[in-house]
Amino acid sequence: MPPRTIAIGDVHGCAPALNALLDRIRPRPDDTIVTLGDYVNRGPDSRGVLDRLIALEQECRLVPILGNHDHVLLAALDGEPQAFGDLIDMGGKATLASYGATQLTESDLKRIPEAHRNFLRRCRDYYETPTHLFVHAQYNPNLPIDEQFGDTLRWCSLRDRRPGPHTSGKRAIVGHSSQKSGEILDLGHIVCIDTFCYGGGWLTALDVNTGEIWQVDRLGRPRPDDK
Ligand SMILES: [Mn+2]
Repeated sequence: MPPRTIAIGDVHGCAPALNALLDRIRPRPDDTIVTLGDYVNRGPDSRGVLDRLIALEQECRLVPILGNHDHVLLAALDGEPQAFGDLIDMGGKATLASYGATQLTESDLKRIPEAHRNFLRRCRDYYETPTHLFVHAQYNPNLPIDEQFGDTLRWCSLRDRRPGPHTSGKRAIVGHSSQKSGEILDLGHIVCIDTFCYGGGWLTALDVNTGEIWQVDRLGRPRPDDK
């Protein structure tokens, strides 16, 4: 079977969903899996999500992209001013609790192991193939992908701005702008697969070459009409 390129949307601490989705995808060593970021916050088990992603690196070619939530966690770990407050505002209490924290203070960041910090530091700003771009949030259509601003790549919502086709002509696969309907947003030149898993939608995986889709809910149950 030819190697696959599969994108996975925003996990947000939903470890049972990620585990179940990967069980169904059954990654092969020559597959490339691009996780689109926002591994942590909001859902209950960010620690379990990072553990599973680190294990996944041994099962296939994993290309993890850094989401804005992951970026803020890294900033807090690096002691940047206000980052801890931002983290808490973004659902970071659930992240700290997954590491056993009960007081939920800044010193609880020490509970996060080096292996998890290093994983977050390995995450990329973007990934590209001859046909596709992969970013967490979106892009400036007129700038080459390696000249994009971090704020655009990680923060800019499709609710505020929908960019035209990228100058490269490649189709963009993105997360970040949660689709509360649970349905993939397909604009042709840009496809958003953040289908709101933590909030009651689905965790979505998309084979970008064949169009095959896998979806599970936050507890890992497959979508009923999903084969
Ligand atoms: Mn995001």
